[in-house]
Amino acid sequence: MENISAPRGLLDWLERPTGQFEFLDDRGTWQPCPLPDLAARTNGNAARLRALGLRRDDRVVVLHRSGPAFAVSFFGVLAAGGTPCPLAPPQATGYVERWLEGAARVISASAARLVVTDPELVDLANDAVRRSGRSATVCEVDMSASEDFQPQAAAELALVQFTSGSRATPRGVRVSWENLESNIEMIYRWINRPESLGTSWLPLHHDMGLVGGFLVPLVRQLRHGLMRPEQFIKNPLIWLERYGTGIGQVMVMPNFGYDYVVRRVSPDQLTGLDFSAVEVAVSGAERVRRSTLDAFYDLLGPFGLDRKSMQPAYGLAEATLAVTGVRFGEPPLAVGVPRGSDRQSAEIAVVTEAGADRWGEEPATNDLVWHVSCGQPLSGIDVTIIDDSGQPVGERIIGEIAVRAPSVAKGYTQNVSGSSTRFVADQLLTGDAGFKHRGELFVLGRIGDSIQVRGRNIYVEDVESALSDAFVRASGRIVAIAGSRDGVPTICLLSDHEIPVVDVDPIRRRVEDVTGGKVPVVLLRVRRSALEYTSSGKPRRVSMWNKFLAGELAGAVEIHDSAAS
Ligand code: 1ZZ
Repeated sequence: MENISAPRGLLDWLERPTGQFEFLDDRGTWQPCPLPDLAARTNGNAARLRALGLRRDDRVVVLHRSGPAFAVSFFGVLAAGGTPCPLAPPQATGYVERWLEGAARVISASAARLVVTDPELVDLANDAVRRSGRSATVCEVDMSASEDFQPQAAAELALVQFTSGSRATPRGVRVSWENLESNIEMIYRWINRPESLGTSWLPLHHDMGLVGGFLVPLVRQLRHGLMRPEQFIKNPLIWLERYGTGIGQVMVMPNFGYDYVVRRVSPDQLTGLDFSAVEVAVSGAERVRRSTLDAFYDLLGPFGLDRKSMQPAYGLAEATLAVTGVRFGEPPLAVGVPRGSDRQSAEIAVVTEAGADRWGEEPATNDLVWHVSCGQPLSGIDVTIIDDSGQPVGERIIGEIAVRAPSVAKGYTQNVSGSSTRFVADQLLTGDAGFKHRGELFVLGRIGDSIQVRGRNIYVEDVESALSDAFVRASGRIVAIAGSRDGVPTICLLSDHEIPVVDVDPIRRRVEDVTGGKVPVVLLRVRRSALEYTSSGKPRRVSMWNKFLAGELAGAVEIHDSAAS
């Protein structure tokens, strides 16, 4: 019998491929792809890459829409002795200029020798290479190649993971084989060694989609389906139906994905589906909101979803992927903290706490802020909360989240100045604020996106949480950004939809509840294109704040400015 706890090397599946992946094609049909077939094509492409001049340690930009070609190129590069650098494909026409700029930066920061891509992306890839000023060769993946190939001596790095954070410049995270293999193993154990992962629609160039939604199931040879983000956005029911028909034990997506399912799917569309096989629903990559977990459970609970399956998690590309997660089979803990008690360096008061299995109605009060736990460090990871001088602080004291782990990456590919995430000795200082309570981690947000008012940090995520249920239209968004305007800490809300005049005062009051009323609030109606997101869907707040200050936000119409009125 197979020893299920033995760690697997990244390339082992190529030698003994047994499982099956499925890919959703353009017509909406699931196409089975047995791993022996995927392995043969991967070997064929590895041989081709060597013939094209790939040498050990060369970096190769991997540019594909989700599908078997991504797997073939990613592992083809690894088997050929190179290091893959996944690059986000262009999303929609109209944003091609922006994509070309970003792609050129990635090609140059990765110092790539080759770019391997889909036939339909070759021209764009060539444009991006020209702009990068490098002499990288663009080549098409060959899905018919299937020669035998012996893996070559491995590159020093298993992956260069690009992450853009809230600023515009992408940073390449240097991920070693040990980093990747150890984090895959930790995640696999944390999700309790499922037989089948599920279906992922997450982008494959982002750490959560790449490691969680692709490498864990492939390296572990679990049955798994992949669909593209736009296919999920168009019809989230396709994703949901897989789980409802018993395929997959693990869901994984950010809070906004769970929100999206709740807004787009109605209970009558779920008739006949049964979600009792779902063991874990991971929520990570952004603030996990209690109201979202409740709404998701309200939708799927009557169809068999176990509330204990909701497992928030925290992580970042600089730590390969996962850092903490709520333990398997345990409900996440939510704590209610009085508004304004979250002062820097003072113990915050936890006035009420509840597990998801028994937390009941959210009290109708604006005096409490609810925080949902992101669980405990995965095995082998050490998480400390530190103060400004780098000293560890006690429970319930807010500070910066610091991580030590075999999965903490080897630094960035280029010198990055001003990054709020730093590698210092063997520690990763994440640039995220949080606190611990009962040994569990609560994540507040990026320190660099918050403002300080009278010794208190105000996190824009709190402002967004306070607004989104009541004032965001089904397809619209309100993004909160904050910073200093003329020396005064200010919050600016960017809305991509009409805000009726009657809503302006209630919105201002909600923000004042969060800030204590001491912070000027500006409300702007902007064009949707002015809302900037990273390719993994995170708001680029610093970049938008700089444009706000410079008066450069596209189509901005001022609705309200409490400093002016
Ligand atoms: P990235 C089987 N952030 O987002 C699948 N988590 O990386 C297992 N903020 O570098 C999957 N609350 O893009 C396990 N819970 O951004 C997945 O994002 C575990 O500001 C989650 O610094 C992995 C997320 C990976 C990711 C990192 C930044 C962080 C932080 C924010 C991540 C968060 C969260 C609030 C959370």
